Amino acid sequence: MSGAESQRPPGRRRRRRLSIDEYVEGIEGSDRTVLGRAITLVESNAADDQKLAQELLVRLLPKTGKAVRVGITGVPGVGKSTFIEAFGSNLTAAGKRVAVLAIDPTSGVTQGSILGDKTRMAKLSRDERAFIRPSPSSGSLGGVTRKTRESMLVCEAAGFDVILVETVGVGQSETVVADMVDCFLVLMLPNAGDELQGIKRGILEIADVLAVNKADRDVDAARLAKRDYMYALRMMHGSGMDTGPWSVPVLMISGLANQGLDLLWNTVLEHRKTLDAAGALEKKRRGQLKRWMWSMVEERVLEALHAHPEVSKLAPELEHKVLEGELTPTLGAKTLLEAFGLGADEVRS
Ligand SMILES: Nc1nc2c(ncn2[C@@H]2O[C@H](COP(=O)(O)OP(=O)(O)OP(=O)(O)O)[C@@H](O)[C@H]2O)c(=O)[nH]1
Ligand SMILES: [Mg+2]
Repeated sequence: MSGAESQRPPGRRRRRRLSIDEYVEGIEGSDRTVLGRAITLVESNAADDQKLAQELLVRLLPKTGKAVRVGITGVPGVGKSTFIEAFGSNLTAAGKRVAVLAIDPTSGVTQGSILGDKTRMAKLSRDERAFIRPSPSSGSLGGVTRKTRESMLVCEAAGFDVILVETVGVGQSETVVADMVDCFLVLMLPNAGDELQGIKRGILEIADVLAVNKADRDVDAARLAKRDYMYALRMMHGSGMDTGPWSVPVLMISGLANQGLDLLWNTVLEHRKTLDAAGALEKKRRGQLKRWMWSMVEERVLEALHAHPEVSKLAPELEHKVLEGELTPTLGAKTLLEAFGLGADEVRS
């Protein structure tokens, strides 16, 4: 029994496994049921499912890469869900097909709250041209990331024109989302004074577009916030950071009142055009693929290190000795690495 099947509540009929050809055919024919099942397959942790999923992805790869990939982040309550509902509906009304994915490493605990609020996306979730998939419900950030990236590929093969990847920004999740999209959008609240201090350090560095949301409520506050963020960006760029051919704009929008969203979409396209003209889009995506591969290798190596029986046997005593000043950290590290099978030369100074 595969992991995907075993997660099904008892009493529900077990579905017949699809063959690779059936998956490919269904996805290329935009069959939503098959698309959903393909993503379930990609999300499964069972070894046989993963093997099948990788075979499927290899088949789909030539059909991927054509969508506009947009990441969206912002603090809880900034209006992400409301924004996606309006922004996504505008796009589908213009004939585009839109997939919404999410990364929420806490969703195992909170039951996928990030997209659990389908009521805020009532229109989009009933939209024929839209596909909304909540965050995978378990696993390390690395695991969740792989699942979302691979789901993105499946959606692209199914012909979606725009992929929106949402994250509330727990831990490293916004860095991870920024590194899987073409354009990273950060939603801000109008009360910038407090907000500038509350936002995570580094968020301005990974943003491609900033948008002050809820501008319908208080235009003056939004204008003030816009000015503050533009100033903060200028300071950052003035400090010599390499910003490439694109300079990050600050827009004022309202997801609720559907204001400024057309301009925002045009800005996303403009960003794309600017990167493309400089050859930077291709470079960005290639860099992402390379980092993605290595991050999986590194995560696995770290897991293996911590799971190594000899390492875990020695670790508590070595930690104790280091903490008590009986052993230097370097000698402790050397012993652990040797236990893991790495020779003494591997401890670099
Ligand atoms: N005035 C105004 N209110 C908004 C706007 N967008 C969202 N809201 C309100 O702000 C609240 C939070 O909106 P959500 O869309 O749920 O915010 P979120 O970022 O998805 O929140 P989390 O899912 O908790 O991270 C709701 O009460 C919305 O109605 C807006 O553009 N203007
Ligand atoms: Mg939300």
